[in-house]
Amino acid sequence: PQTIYLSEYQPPAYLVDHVNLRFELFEDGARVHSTLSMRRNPAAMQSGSTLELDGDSLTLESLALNGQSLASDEYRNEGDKLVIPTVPEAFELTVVTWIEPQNNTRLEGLYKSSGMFCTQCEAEGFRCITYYPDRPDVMARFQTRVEADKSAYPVLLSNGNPVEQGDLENGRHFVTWEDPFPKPAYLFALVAGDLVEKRDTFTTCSGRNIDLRIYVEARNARKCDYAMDALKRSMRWDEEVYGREYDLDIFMIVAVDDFNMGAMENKGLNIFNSSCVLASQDTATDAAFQRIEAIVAHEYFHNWSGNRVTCRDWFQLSLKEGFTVFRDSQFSADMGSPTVKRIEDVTLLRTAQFAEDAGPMAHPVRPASYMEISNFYTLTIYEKGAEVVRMIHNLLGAELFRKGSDLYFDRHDGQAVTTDDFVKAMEDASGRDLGQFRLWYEQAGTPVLAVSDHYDEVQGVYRLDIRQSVPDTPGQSGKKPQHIPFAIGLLDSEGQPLPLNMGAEDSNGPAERVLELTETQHSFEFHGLKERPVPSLLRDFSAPVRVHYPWTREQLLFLMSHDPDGFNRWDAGQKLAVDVIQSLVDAPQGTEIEPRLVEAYRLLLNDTELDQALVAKMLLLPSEAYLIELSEQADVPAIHDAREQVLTHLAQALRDDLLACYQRNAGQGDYQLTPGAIARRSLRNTALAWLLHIDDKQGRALAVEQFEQADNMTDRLGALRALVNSGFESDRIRALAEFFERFQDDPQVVELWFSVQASSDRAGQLPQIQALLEHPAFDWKNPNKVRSVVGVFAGQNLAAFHKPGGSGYRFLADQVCRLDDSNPQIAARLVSPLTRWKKFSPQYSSQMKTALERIRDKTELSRDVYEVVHKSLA
Ligand code: B3K
Ligand code: ZN
Repeated sequence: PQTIYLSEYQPPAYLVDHVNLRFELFEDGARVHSTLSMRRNPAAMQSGSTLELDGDSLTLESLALNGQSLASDEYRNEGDKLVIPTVPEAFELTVVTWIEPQNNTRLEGLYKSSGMFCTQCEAEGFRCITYYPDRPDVMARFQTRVEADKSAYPVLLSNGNPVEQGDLENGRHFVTWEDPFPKPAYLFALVAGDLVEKRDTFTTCSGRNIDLRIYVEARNARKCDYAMDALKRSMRWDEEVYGREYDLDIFMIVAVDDFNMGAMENKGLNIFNSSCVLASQDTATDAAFQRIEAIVAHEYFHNWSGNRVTCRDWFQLSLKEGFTVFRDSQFSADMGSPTVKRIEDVTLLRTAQFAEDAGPMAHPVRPASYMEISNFYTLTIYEKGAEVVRMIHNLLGAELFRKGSDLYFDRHDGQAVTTDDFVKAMEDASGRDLGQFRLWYEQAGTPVLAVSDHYDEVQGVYRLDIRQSVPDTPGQSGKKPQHIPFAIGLLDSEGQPLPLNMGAEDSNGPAERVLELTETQHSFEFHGLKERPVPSLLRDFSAPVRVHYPWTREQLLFLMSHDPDGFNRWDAGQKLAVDVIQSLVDAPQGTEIEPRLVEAYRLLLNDTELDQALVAKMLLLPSEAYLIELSEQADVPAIHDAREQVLTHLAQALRDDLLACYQRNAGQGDYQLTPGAIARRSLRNTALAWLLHIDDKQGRALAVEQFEQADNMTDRLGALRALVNSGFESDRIRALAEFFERFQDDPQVVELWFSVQASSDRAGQLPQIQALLEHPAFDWKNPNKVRSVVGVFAGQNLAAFHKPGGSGYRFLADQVCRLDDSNPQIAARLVSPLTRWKKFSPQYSSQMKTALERIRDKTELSRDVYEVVHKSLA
C-alpha cells in the first residue's frame, strides 16, 4: 500500500458545484445515476485537463460528458480511479454505477443493515457509491432522489429538506431531497427502510421552528426519548455557549444496528449505531445514558465544527474531531458534574491515549502521513486533540476563546480548512502568540515533566524545578519543548491554600496559578512561606503530560482529603493506590498492605459530606490497563494478582463499612438520572462488587435480590456483574441464564450480556470466549457483537488475554484474520492490543510478536490491517 503525505497536498484540479443523484434501490443491488456539474479549479496547481475520479467496488454502466456518451477509448477505468484524459473547463458528467449494498460487509458506502439501506461515507465511503472526487475539500450542493419499493421501504431519507415525493410504477415510490449547504461527499447520507418516527420541535434563538425526528425500527419506538431530550439540550447549549444556531428546517437521527463507529454527523441526517442512541431505564445503564447524551451532542455540534467549516484534507481530522470532543465534553460537564467528567476524560486519556502515543502507531494530532485514513480515527486525534483545544481555552480564557471561535466560524464558513487556520483565528481574536503552542499539533508523544522542589526555611522560599522532555516516537526524535500550561497550588499543613507570591515583595498572591512552561528547564520561587508546603500539581489536569514528582504516601493521603481541586483529590488517591499495588507486584507473599490505604478508603466510604459523585469515583481502584501503562515491562498476571490482593484486603477490612454504604445508598424512589442518583447507584454497585469479590454471604443475598428486583439496568447489570465475578458459581450461571432469557430480543442488552462475560476472569477464559462466539446471538457481521466479545476480551480481560503460553494472542490473531476479509476497519481496530507488544515482559512480548507475524503473513491483507501490523513490527 501507498503512503500519503501531508507535504504532498495539492488543491483539487476540478471542483463540483452541483451533484444530482438518483438511487434505484432493489433487493439484488442498486443503480446510482449521478450528474456532476464540474469546472476547473482556478487554484489548481497542475496544468493539463485530465479528470480523475475515485471509485471502489463499482460497476460502471455508463459515462457521458455534456450528454455525449464516452467511447471506451475516451476514458480509463483503473479500478480505484476513473480517468478522463481530456475534459473542458466546465462540463457536466453523467455516471451510472451498479453496486451491491446487500453484499457490502465492510459497512462503508451504501449497505444493508437489518433490512434497511443506509450509508457511511466518512472518510472514503462515497467512492463505493459512485465515481467522485472523494476528498473533503471538494464541496458541492447535493440533490438526491431515492426510489424504492414502497411497502418494504416506506421511509426514504437523505440530507437537507424534502422537496418532492410521489408514487412510481410497480409499487415503488420516490422522495427527492435538497441540501442547500455545499458539503464534502463524506457528509452525504441516505436511508431507506421501514421505520417509525419520533417527532419533536425546537425553536431556535432567532425563532425558527426546527422539525426534529428520530427514526427507528418499530420495536425501538419507546427507546428514543432520552436522545431527543439530549438533542434539544445540545441545540440550546450550542446557541448559548457558542452562539451557533441550527441551519436547516429539519434535523434527523436514524438508529442502525450494524455500524462500524458510534455515529456519523451527516448533514441534517445523523446516523447512529443503535447502542449510541437507544435507551430506556430497563435496558440502558447510567453509563449508556451518559454516552448517548455525549454522542448526540457531539454529532449535533459537528454541524458547525465539521460541516459548515470542514477539513481541507484528512490530516486535518482533529480540526473537527478534537474541537468537537472538546465541545461535547464542555457540554457534559455543564449537564452533570464537571469534576467527574474531567476524571472520566483523563482516565481514558491517560490509560489509552498515552499508551497509543508511546506505541508504534504514535502520531501527531496532525499526522504527517498515513496509509489508510480509517486507522487515524484515534484517541490521539480525538482525545489529545480535545486536550489541545482545551489548553487554548484555558490560556485565552472563556471570553477570548469565544471571540476566537466566532472569528473561526465567521471567517471560514463554507470552507475546508486546516488546524492552523483554527489556531490563527484564536491568535487573531486574542492577540496571543500561539507559535510555540502549534508544536502540540506537530510533535507526537506525551511530554514528561520531571518536577523537584526545594524549601528554604530561612528565607521562607519554596522552589519548583521543572524539566520538560518530549519522548522520541516513530519517525520523530530530538523534539523541541512545548508550551505547557501547568496549573498549581500550594497547601499548608492544615490543608489551607497558600497565596502564591512569586516576587519577594508580593503578598496576597492568588491561591492557584497557571505556570506557562516554554523552555526545557524552569524554576519558580514562591515567597513568604512559613512552612514547607504540599504542592498540588497539574490541577484539573491542565495539560496532557506525565508529571514525575517523588510523592510520599503522606503527601498523597493529605491531598486526598484536603486538595480543593477535586480532580487532584481523586488523582492523589489513584497515585496512592498505584503505589501500593506496584509495591506488591513481585513482593514476597504476605507483604503487608499499606494500612493507611485501608483507612483512607474507610474514610471515603463513610464520607457523606463530600460530593458523592466524587466519592464514587475515588473508590474505584486504578484499572489494570492503567497499571500496565505505567509500568516499564508489564507482567500482566503479576499486576492482576497484586491488584486483586489489594481489592481482597480492602474488601475484607472494610466489610462492614461496605455493607453500611450499600444500605445507605440502596434504591430510593423513582429512577433518576441526576448526578446524585447516578453516584448512589455507583456507590452501591461498587460496594456490592467488593463484597462479592470476597464471596461474602450477605453480599450474595443482596446481589441476588438486587438482580431480581432492580427497576433499572444499572442496578440489574451491577448485580449480574458482581455475581459473575464472584465464586458463587451456581448463582453466576443462573443469573446469566435468566438475564439472557429476559433480554434476548434486545440487541443492546445482549451486547452487555456478552461483555459482562468477556471481561470477567471467572466467566471469560478462552474456552468460554470461544463458546460465546458459537452462541446463536453472536453475529460476525455485527461490529457491536464482535467488539463485545473479542474486543472486550482482549482489551478488558487482561489476565485471561495475557495468559502465559500465548493462547489469547493466537486467538486474537485468528479473529483478526477472519474479520479482515469481511470488515477490515473492525479487524484493524482489534489488532490494537497486540501492537503494544514491546510494553510487556519478554515471555509475553515474543508471543505477541509471533501473533502479529501470523497476521502479517495472511494472504490478501487489507490496507487497514497491513498498516497497523507492519508499523507495529517495524
Ligand atoms: N465522524 C465520525 C467518524 C467516522 C469514522 C469513519 N471511519 C463520527 C464522529 O466522530 O463524530
Ligand atoms: Zn466527531
